[in-house]
Amino acid sequence: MNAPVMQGLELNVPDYVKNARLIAWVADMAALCKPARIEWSDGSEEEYDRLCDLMVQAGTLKRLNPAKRPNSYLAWSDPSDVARVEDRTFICSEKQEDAGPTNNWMAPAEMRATLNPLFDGCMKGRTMYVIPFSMGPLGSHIAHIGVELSDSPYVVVNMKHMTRMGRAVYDVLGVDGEFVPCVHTVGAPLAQGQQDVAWPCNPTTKYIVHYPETREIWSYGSGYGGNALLGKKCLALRIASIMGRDQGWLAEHMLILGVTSPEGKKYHVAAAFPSACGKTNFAMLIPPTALNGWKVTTIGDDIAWIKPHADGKLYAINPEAGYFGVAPGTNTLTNPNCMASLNRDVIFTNVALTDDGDVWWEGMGDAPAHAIDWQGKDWTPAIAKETGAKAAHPNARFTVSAINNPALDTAWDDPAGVPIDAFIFGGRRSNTVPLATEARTWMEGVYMAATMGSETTAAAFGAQGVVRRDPFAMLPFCGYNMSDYFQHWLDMEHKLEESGHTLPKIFCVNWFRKGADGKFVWPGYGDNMRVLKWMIDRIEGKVKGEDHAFGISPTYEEITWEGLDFSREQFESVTDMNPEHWKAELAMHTELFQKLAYHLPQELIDTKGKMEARLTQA
Ligand code: TSX
Ligand code: MN
Repeated sequence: MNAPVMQGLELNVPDYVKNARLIAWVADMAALCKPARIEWSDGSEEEYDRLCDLMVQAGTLKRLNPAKRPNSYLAWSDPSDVARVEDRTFICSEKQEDAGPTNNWMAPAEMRATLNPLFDGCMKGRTMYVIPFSMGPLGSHIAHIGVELSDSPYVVVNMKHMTRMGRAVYDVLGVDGEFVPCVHTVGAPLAQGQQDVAWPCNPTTKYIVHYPETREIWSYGSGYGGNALLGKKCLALRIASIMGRDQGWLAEHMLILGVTSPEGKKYHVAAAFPSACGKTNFAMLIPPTALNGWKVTTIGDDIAWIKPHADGKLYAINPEAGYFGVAPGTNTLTNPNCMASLNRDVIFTNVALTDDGDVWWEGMGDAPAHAIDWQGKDWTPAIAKETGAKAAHPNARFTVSAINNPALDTAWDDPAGVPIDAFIFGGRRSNTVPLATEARTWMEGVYMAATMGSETTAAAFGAQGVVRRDPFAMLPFCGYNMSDYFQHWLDMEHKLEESGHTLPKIFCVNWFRKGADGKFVWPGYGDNMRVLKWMIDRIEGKVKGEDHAFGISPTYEEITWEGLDFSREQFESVTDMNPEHWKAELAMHTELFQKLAYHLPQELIDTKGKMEARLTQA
């Protein structure tokens, strides 16, 4: 410890913190960041309430009407700090090849030289919170511990919902346990006597930095979501994907759900979708009443850590303990379980405040006659019509604990995890990709996932309807070279087979095919249960499906249609394989493979060749 710099700053290590490496690291970081004080977060209710009160005083949070939304708060961020900053996100591996063509890279020494002056004194006038958290059930052999140092109380209270956070983590950590060090600052030091703002952040400088070799995370300048809650995308995906590569497991951008049949047989599915495909909706799906007795339960809505087990199966845990979901578009029709989850104990960010002290967002239901929008301005339906002003930011969020979810799976917190029976990969495609396709082999499944694409929806992404490739929905989240990641998935097959494991089936879905009228043909939402049921029928060997160039898709007869009016022609229009579309599709796969040429597994190129051959035969 650098004694002169530490002068006047008490480390205040609680007696229950016994990890020498942790204490030394906190001392080092305090010496660098120079906070006014240090607080070791214990994750208690008292602490949560105290920090929320503090933020209400500071104007960071507004307490919502307790009669409408008990124990809930609303935060409005700085308008410049509303989303993850992918162009400011770096993988700083020793070799650039190890970051790959899909990640921003800087040499670690160069990045450290850049960050060091930025972090020097970055917490002046602020409190440095020490936030211990477990990604995954406490003590699970699949779980990992992180400790985030942050000068944002908003981060502390969000981490309480999103992770297993607080005192119990220190017991798991013990005297010499391992943790991933995560340093976060809003990058807005306060000079003596300087008045703080409601949402401090750095308007010009942001860095989200990962060091793969030393497994460190450094985040500068943003207070928002994935930029600041470092357990989620930074640790549970980017750093964990590297750990998984090195240790033989998988860290995936997947929801995990349980499906129970009317006979009481239970299956577990892990599914990857790019953004704007309704991942949280799928994780909380309510089957149609006509599919009597089928039940879907949530284990996780965003991330899965998956490890092979001695019994020959892959077991998955949800490393998170809460949902940080997109609010706009969520309503009692699209996701009743989610709406019920939001009744109390929620932190909302960048939604609108209604005159009765509640929240509103576009797509929630009837608009209020008047509200204050996420930028603090008056909002009325008339203003919206005239100016296009949104009451809520399109990336507005809710933060809520998983325990609020009425459809929460009983095994969601089981340290052993749940055995995975199937993987699903999906994208938003108005044509080309059928409603459901089973991969005939693991290889074909990896191909489907690697070439996955989704059509852009938000104006923020430029032109609408352009297909963006998002392999495994991991494009912004893979902490190493994407082609090496494909190889890791391919290697899993042989490693698992050699050790007598049974591999889950892999499926590809597309809920978003459009008809000639430009309208969605498949009803989606709860009716996706019909597709899930077909997948389980395939696992049980009850149905055969129909073979085509891309894989095996259901026949009309194999889907249960009770309670849904869906014609053979409609079914044809969401499942047909158009040879012209597929020719163009495979040409796009070629483009992707050219971009990922370094270390791209030859088997993927061979698989494409086989598909091309089958298409020209047909
Ligand atoms: O989440 C969605 N899912 C998965 C649900 C389990 N969405 C919303 C995506 C944006 C986040 C969907 N949108 C789904 C879907 O399956 N399908 C669609 C397209 C669609 C939209 C509207 C209707 C039907 C399909 N129907 C009416 O508007 C009446
Ligand atoms: Mn996600």
